[in-house]
Amino acid sequence: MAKKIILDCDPGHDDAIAILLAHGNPDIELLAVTTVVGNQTLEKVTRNALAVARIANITGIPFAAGAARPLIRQVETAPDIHGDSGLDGPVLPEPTISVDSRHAVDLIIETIMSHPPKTITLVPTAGLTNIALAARLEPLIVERVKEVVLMGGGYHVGNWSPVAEFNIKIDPEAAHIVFNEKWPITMVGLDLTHQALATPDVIEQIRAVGTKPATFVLEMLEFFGTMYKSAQGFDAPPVHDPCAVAYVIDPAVMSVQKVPIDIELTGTLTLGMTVADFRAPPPADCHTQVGVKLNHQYFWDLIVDALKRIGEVHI
Ligand SMILES: [Ca+2]
Repeated sequence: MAKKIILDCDPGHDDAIAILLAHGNPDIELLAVTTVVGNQTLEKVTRNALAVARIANITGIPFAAGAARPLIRQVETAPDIHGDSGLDGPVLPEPTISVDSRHAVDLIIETIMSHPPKTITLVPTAGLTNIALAARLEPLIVERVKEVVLMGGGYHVGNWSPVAEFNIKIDPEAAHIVFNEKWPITMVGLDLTHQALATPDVIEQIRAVGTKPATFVLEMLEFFGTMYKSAQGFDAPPVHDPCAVAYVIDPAVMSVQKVPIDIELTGTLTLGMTVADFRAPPPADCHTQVGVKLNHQYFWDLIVDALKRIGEVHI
């Protein structure tokens, strides 16, 4: 049976690829796409999500907009990585579907509560504002979801500070709420996603697909690669967000390790750090684990396969 997911995102180049992977993989049933401020403003990332829907011909599922700012902090976006639009590089088509009238948080709650227990996986690939609000507004979702598989954090490295990753750093209070609820969490953090590099051989495999959605991915990766080279010195860009979707498709795509994690809220140098305690074997009630080692070839095979299954789309 296909695994049901809600993708909560801020497209975002790697978010866009996560949407395509979720849509194109037969083992995933994408129930909804929700957006949250992050890589760019809520308005921009929501428009980008709708444009991606058109590029991949995704219809029949709701796209809903959520929080326009973090719980406490001021809005902080990432134009140095994602450009002014949040999805610079390719020319984006005008969306043909409209945003759902519901708030993303309401949609997340309604979707989880209307499905049988333990059947829906939440896949946040952005700041955790929507997920934290959903957990506070309807605490029953914490018991009801199957698990949370999120892209964010890191146990050794950061990218928005020496020790904090962007998705956690922009709304650390939301992350604190999410990590302290007792749902099973898989943290697909930078230690894992920095292995998901779009290397030249990967680019050639995507080019060989030869469709418009594949060309869209190439144009995104070209821009993303240039920005990652200038901003952080990467020769090939790390494509973070689809790693979380890939783990839901098949956990064999990466090795994981159980470890307690909490979020630093008061550190003057370490705000938003995902503090993982590796000092001892994890306690029996440990509900968090981290992605450790990615099977690079398998990961990119999943993405290329999804693009092949999406096939040609006439825009
Ligand atoms: Ca993202």
